[in-house]
Parts: sequence; structure tokens; C-alpha cells
Amino acid sequence: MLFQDAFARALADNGVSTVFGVLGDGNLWLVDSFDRVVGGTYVSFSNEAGAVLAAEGYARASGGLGVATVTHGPGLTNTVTALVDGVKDRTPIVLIAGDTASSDRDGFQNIPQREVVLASGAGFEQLRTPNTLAEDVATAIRRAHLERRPVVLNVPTDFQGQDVEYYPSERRHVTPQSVRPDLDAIDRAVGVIASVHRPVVLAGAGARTPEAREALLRLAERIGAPVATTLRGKDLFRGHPFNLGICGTLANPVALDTINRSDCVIAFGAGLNRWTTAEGSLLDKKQVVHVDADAQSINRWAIADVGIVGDVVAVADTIVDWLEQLDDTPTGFASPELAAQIAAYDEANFVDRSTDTTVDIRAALARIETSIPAERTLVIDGGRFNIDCFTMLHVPDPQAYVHIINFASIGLGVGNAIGASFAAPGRPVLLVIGDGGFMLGGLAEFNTAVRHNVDLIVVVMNDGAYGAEHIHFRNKNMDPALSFFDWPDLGPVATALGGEGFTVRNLAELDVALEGVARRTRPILIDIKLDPDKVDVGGH
Ligand SMILES: Cc1ncc(C[n+]2csc(CCOP(=O)(O)OP(=O)(O)O)c2C)c(N)n1
Repeated sequence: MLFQDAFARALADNGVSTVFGVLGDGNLWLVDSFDRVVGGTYVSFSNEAGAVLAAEGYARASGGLGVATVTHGPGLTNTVTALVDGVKDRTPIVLIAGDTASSDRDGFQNIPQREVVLASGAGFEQLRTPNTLAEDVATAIRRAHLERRPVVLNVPTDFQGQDVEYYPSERRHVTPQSVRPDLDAIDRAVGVIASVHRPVVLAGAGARTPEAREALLRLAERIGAPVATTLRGKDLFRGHPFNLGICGTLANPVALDTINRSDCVIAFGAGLNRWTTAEGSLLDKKQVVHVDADAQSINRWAIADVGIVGDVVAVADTIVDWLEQLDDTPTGFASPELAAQIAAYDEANFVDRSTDTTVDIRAALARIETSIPAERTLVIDGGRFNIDCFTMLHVPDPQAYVHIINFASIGLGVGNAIGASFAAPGRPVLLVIGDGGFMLGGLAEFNTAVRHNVDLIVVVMNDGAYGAEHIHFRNKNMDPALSFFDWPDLGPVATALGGEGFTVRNLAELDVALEGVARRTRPILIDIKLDPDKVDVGGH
């Protein structure tokens, strides 16, 4: 069989059905075979960065593997920021990169690809010989899953066109299993939990399944604890009477007061990083029980009194069983008074500072939250606008929130949003992004969304500035001129790119745009004009 046909078959045999990419002579025939011979879905991008970001968005929204492909040299170097983002986020993707034939020393696109990849923190897997392709493809996929990071599969260009023998590889990764917790660690955790009076149960990205939700609520009820999440566990407990929402620097006043008064945090699948713990202050003088399937996260950011390595559901259920045997009574910290305080808190309570020519960001978010279908995927780009987005926009389950700011890079949103839409077809993707982020990394890929008929709703929070930098100048009483941009109106730009664009200068125009969302037939962009002096600080 031809090398490229066998390669495509190996992808299909390993369950790869969708590949995001940009063509070049390094991957041309591989993509052709994937499309034509095995009937895979190939999604073409304008820039390699967008393709790799889409593979990440696909992996993040599906909880599985994302796959992208690029050509050698500049095709690969264009992906470096996206690779680093995947490394920091621990996203499993395989990037199939063509590589210059080893005989072609002077090729224009020849660079040391291994060195470029390794410097990004991604893994590198060489496709060794045409006849080892089945093993090498399976190994790259296995590594991406187990190492939870991007792995670049490096494929010499001259292998394309060669004849090979193909046998499927059995070298599969083992899917995650429920590891039983150490009973000694459970004993110590139960000792702590039975002795405290005001516990809080905290869930992170490692606990964002319906089964984990049920198990953690059983535990919380058993001990009388309110529940909270990290940003990445966003909306896991939405609608529950003792849901405090996000714990940390994004916490609302009721949550902050409750967490401050608590004497024990029982964290499941949560990193306990500086944002979740507000630089450690929220764990101060509290007992900490930290449960995670991955031993690496325990004592990484915060020090735990008891660390338990194990499956979130298995640990929570075991703790509940042991407490039942002790006949321990609930603490009463989750009291009717607390439920009343939570119910009374209104996150959409703000002073609307909209004018005829600029919109208040919170007023815009409140309307967007209620007008755009609740069954959505949500992506929020970097920038100072994003703080209010995290708390005022919601998702039906935490998997539907695609987190893209672990590298604090702006402009990664459109690629991620397109990839996420392929992982969750039938759900519109709502992307909120700043004008700086959209112009930096989104403009060309908005047309990619049009080309592939993606159900994408882009909201640009447009303060005509790099707001995160603008505020630094303002805070020092300096002229912020360097942070300002005189962009064209992005509504007509989106229309020119094949979508439907709206320019919004006031709330009446926002209502018109949101009516447009309800009858959309193609990607939509709503360019909302904000006053740069009326947006609260976020970003980096
Ligand atoms: C790739 C990259 N370049 C530059 C920065 C620095 N930076 C952080 S926020 C920001 C401004 C972003 O502007 P915009 O997207 O309009 O959002 P705003 O801050 O105005 O809300 C910049 C340039 C960054 N984080 N990432």
C-alpha cells in the first residue's frame, strides 16, 4: 500500500476522524489520503496556529484527543505559541508535521524541528521508517493521552509515495480507570472531616463529570457543606441551593464570606492554584483535604493536611461510607440562612453606565446571557474584559466551558471555538474576545468558520484599546495613547469575510444584534463599543 494510504488508515484505526490543518508539500499526500481513502474530515485553516488551536479546542470540548497537521519549517514554527498553550493546559493533541527529507540539506524549509518542538515543552515522536508507521502513529497518540500534552509526530516528506506493508498496531493507551484510594489516607481524611465544623467541598476540572457531581453532592449533604468550584469546574453545581459558584479571586461576596468563615476545604480534582486560593489566603488556618487522580497536583500549589491519590467518585463515596459507619451528624454549615443568602445574591446587579455611544460591559453580558441559547459551548479570550465574562456567562455543564488562558495569551479564541464546535456539533459556540485579541489572532480564522459552516457567535468587547495596558498607563497618570487603536468597524469586516456582522454602540443596537443571533444562518460577529475608562481590570 502507499505510505500515505497506510498512514491515513493508521489514523482511522486509532479512532481519528477529524484533522485540522494547513497544507504544504510536507503533508499534502497524507491529507489527501485521509480525506479520500478513509473518508476523514479535514478542516482547512488560514494559519497553522489556528489549526493547532482548533485541535486543542476539540480536545478540550470533547475530553479526548485533538489532531492537527502542518507542513515543515514555517508551517511548524507558526504553531509554537499554540503548542506552549497546550503544554501549559495539559491538552492531549497530536500534531502531524511534515519534515524536510534528510537528503535535502539545503531545502529552504529545513530547520531542526525536534529542537523547536522540545523547546515548546511538547513531546516529539519521530516516524522512524515507512514500515514502522503503524507503531509510530499509535505511540504518538498513546503518549499524547498519557503525558497529557501535545506530541508532534515528525514525518519525513520523502516517505510519501513509498510502498509499505501495513498491519494495525495494538499499542493502545489504557483508558483512565478508577484507582482505589489508599485506606490509610482515607482514614486520616475522615479523621479531619469528622472533627471540623464548617467544611466546604470544592470541585475542579478533574471532577467535572455528572457522576462526580452526584458523588460530591452526596458527600456535601452528608457533612452539611456548601459546594464551590474552580474556574475550570465552572457551573458544575449550578442551580444547587448551596452552590457558592467560583472559589478564589472570582468569588462573589457571599462565597467569599462563606469560604473565609469555613475551617476546612475538601478539594476534588482542583489544582488549588494562586487564583483559586487567592494567593493562599483562602486556605489560611484551614484544614485541607486534597483529592486528585494525579499525584502531581497534590502539594504542588497548596500544601494539604491530607492528600489522597484516587478517583474522585471512589474517594467521595468511600468517605461517605466511613462517615455513615461513624454515625457522624452533618455540621449544619450549609444552613437555611446560607441558602437564603445564596438565593438573594444577584450577579446581574450592577450600575448600568451605558450611553448612546458606548455600552456598559455588564449590561451587555446580562443580555447576552439570557438571549443566546443556554445549550452552548463557551470560550473566553484573554484581556481585561474577561473578568465579568467568567461570572456572568454560564454553561450547561463544565465540559462546555473551553478554558484557553493558561498561557495568558490573547487571540487564541477563534481557533479554539472552531475546534470545539466540531467536538460538540449542534451546540452554538459563544466566543467573547477583545478587539486586540480578535485582530491579533481571530480575523483570518473568522473566515475559516464561514468556510466550514460553523455555528459561531463572536462577541467582540471593543474598547478600541489594549485595555489591560491602557489601565497601566492610566494608573500612573500617563498618556494611554500607545494603547489605542483606530480599528475599522468590525461588523462590516465580518460581513465582508462571509459572516454577518453587527455594530453595537448602545443597548438598542445590542437588542437588534441579538435578534440577528436568533435567526442566524452563518457565523455572526457583534462588535460592541465600550468606553475604555469604564471596564474593570483583568488580563495580564
Ligand atoms: C500574544 C500576546 N500578546 C500580547 C499580550 C499582552 N496583552 C495582554 S492583554 C492585552 C490587551 C488585549 O486587548 P483586547 O483583546 O482588546 O482586550 P482588553 O484588554 O482591551 O479587554 C495585551 C496586548 C498577551 N497577553 N498575549
